[in-house]
Amino acid sequence: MTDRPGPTRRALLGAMAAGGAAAATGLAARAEGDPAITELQPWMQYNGDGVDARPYGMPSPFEAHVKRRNVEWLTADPVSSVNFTPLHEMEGIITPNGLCFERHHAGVAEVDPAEHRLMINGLVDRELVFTMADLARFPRHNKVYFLECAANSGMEWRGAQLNGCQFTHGMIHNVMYTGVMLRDVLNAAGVQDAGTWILPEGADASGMTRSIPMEKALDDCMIATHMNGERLRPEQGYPVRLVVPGWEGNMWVKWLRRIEVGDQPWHHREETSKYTDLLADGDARRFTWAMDAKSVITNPSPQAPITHGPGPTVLTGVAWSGHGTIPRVDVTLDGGINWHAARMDGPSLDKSMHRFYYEFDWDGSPLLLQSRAQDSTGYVQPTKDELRAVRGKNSIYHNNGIQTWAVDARGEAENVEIG
Ligand SMILES: Nc1nc2c(c(=O)[nH]1)N[C@H]1C(S)=C(S)[C@@H](COP(=O)(O)O)O[C@H]1N2
Ligand SMILES: [Mo]
Repeated sequence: MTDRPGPTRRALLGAMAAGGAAAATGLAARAEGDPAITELQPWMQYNGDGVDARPYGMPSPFEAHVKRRNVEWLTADPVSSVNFTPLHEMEGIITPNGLCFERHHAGVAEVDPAEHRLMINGLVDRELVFTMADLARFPRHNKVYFLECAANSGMEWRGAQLNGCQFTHGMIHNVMYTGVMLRDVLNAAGVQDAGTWILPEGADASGMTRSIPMEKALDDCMIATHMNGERLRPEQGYPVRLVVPGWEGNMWVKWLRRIEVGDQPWHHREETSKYTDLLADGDARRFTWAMDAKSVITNPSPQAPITHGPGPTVLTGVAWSGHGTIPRVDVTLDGGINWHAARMDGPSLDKSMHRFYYEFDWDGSPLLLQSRAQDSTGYVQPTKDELRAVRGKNSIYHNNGIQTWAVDARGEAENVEIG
């Protein structure tokens, strides 16, 4: 204890007295004699774990509430299901690997990389089979991208439903991928002139496949082996997944084992049935691959009420677009009567999540919070009613409408819809 650096008790008491000015602004309201200041806490009195006690570190046990959650009634079986990223517990723009939402059609494939191959076949000059070590001999690239399931916010099409941004908007994650460019791998195989589509296939029991146009494949798609500096997690497709920047998550095939080159789209289960947007007139809206600009206020929100009462309050949230960056987010506290430009903070990267803040002095009266993102193409996030006017109420996919939280005088927040 004696060699422990830190402020003396006298200095702390002095700092508390100086805190009187801050208390007047509502920023600090601790009474004198707070035992957290005046008493020795247990952890100050003995040595902690040595360096090797935690060879792969985990968050503090006090953060146990920060976790992926599912909605049990949503799907019949956890093997073909989804859970949600706890957006209200996060800061910055990067999703920690252990918190990335999961969407599996046949559970998590536990792939042994030594027994895993990536094959390129179809309309190519040379059919190729790569080991994981072979893949690492292509030039590697690092890019931060969001992945959003097309069904994110799908439960909200007909009206406010789930009480928390984790559930309304948590089918998204944003990580830095390391991998090789898909075009480098395709060029090694030699795509024939007739090769205008690719069909990536996963090694999980669902054998997931999706058709992707060659133009996108040769543009910015990656074959990723790492996320946030470590190998992909099994849940995210270890040892290799396809990265399809800005496009719906379903195309980002995990546990990637084969890419077939063809001259037309394959019409598979997912894309002809589930991953099509039904329009009001019953027509289907197909080939809607890019995710349009969207945002959500993560704090305050139903799972993250205001607990400090009136006074200085920090509102924050995230925004993203599959068409570029987010130069601007506006927020309203009164359901759209007055809009204020939020403060963008942190890296602004193409097809990546952006962080925004709005600091305000809450007077303790009820609030109607909304955020509205504008992307680098000038596109502005629509209201849910504007979306419904175009697409009707039968859609599930691609709901990028403006979210509203009603905050009451106690600071509790609820998912609502207004006009
Ligand atoms: N092989 C395979 N790839 C897959 C899936 C799958 O079930 N199997 N699910 C897809 C869907 S619908 C989505 S939204 C994303 C989810 O990626 P995540 O689990 O990393 O969040 O993976 C896609 N890739
Ligand atoms: Mo998805």
